[in-house]
Amino acid sequence: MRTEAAQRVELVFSLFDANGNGVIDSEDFDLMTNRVLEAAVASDGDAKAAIRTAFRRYWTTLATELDANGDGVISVDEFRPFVLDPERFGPTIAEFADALAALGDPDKDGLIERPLFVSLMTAIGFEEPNIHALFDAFGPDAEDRITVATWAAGIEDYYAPDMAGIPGDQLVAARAV
Ligand SMILES: [Ca+2]
Ligand SMILES: [Ca+2]
Repeated sequence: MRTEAAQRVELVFSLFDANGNGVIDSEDFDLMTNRVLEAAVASDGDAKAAIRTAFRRYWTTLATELDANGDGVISVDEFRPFVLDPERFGPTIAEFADALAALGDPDKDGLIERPLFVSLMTAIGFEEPNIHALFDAFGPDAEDRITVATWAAGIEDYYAPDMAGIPGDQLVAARAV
């Protein structure tokens, strides 16, 4: 496992702990889902249902595979190796990546404009300078758009245990503000 990969998923863990109790639990996913849906105002019902399903699967996969003692919470030490295991978590993150990227494209032209990207990623809790750096790293076109496929692939890469120097590392980088 690369250090960069561990840092990426530790950041996700801290953001997904939406109720701030230091562990990931079912309530966190309810809070996170609602925050993202509030940012996805222009998306249709199918796209909203898809992200609800994807967040729910993300949680149920963690709970089913990791919560052996049944206390309903996941620690960062449980979370880190599991979500960085493509065999065990890859299908779940692929569905999540597709559903989240689709929210960035409510008009379904395959392209995502920067303002909506920033809104969705801010809803998850990433820092705005880092979000802009990520969007820039994805190589936006002359009209400042990236493709849905680029973002979906970027989300999957974010969870790749052996990848470093990828656009997703921009989310972890410390920046002066
Ligand atoms: Ca929590
Ligand atoms: Ca679009």
